[in-house]
Amino acid sequence: MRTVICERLGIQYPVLQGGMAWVATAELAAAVSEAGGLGIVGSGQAPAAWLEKEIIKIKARTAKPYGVNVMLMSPHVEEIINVIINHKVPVITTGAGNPGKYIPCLKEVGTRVIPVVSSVALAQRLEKSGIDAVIAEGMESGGHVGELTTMALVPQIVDAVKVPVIAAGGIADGRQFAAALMLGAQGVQMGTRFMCATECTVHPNVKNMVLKARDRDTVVTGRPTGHPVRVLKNKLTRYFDELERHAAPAAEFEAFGVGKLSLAMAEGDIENGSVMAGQVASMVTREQPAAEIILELIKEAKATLKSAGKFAAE
Ligand code: TUI
Repeated sequence: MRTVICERLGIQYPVLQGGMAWVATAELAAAVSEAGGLGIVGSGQAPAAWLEKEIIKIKARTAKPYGVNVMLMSPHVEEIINVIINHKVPVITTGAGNPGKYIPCLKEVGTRVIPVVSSVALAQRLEKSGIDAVIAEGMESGGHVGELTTMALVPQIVDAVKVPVIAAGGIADGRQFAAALMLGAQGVQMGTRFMCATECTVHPNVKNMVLKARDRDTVVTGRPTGHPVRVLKNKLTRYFDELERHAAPAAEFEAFGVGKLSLAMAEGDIENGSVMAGQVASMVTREQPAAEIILELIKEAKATLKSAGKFAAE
């Protein structure tokens, strides 16, 4: 199960944990890294001082490589990048924008840069800026989404760039991991599955909502704002549906969305908050330690790949 991603990042398994804002804290990230994957702290829109504390916590818990996700729409992005540089964070992933201008100073301290993209064009543009790998994220994922599915996006990005591709969106078990490898990916990133890791500090109401979710329980809201997000259906999404039906101006969506992610993830208000989760939420059926999730994933993927050999026999 070793791929070029393992070599490049110094990890045992090519499994990254999504850097989910308000969800992926040092506790979860350290557990994933200790288990041989790459744990990633989600900085979201948090101030730089918060991130610095998380980095100190993770360094105290594991000597293995870890990452930080930078949400490029954050008002604190410049200070966040400075903290990352000061602490020589081993790996960063980026989301919701183009990290191009930050790459040279990050490379100078040895930080590996792995942007999340949802289109071929951005992957190609970023390859020229010297990224180390790219995460191709399909619209099955939770949170901010693009337009293409993982099945359509991953092979197109694999064909378009030379850097290793990591697949994300719609991956929660070993069959999906194996499928991603068949599409040409060198690794996977999972968010929703790790939300229900024992070490994940998200509010228990959120874990329960994910554990109870059925196949059609997520919806994409906020399309009129230009920043669509996939979330679990609740009172908040019904209100957004209403706004959309009445063709409310984008500003009204923006205004109503403020603070809704922390309301759900930290305070546990799963009716009025934004419960970002992927389409695979229904496949997450129990809380488990991060190490168990990773080992189960690898075991299932190996079994899937082994049994697939029969289709290639004469
Ligand atoms: O970033 C994510 N997922 C996220 S970020 C987030 S927090 C948030 N808060 C308020 C509004 C929106 C989000 C919750 N979930 N995934 C990575 C990702 N990035 N998927 C797609 C993209 C992306 C989209 C457009 C990357 C670049 C881009 O365009 C960049 C450009 O300038 O061309």
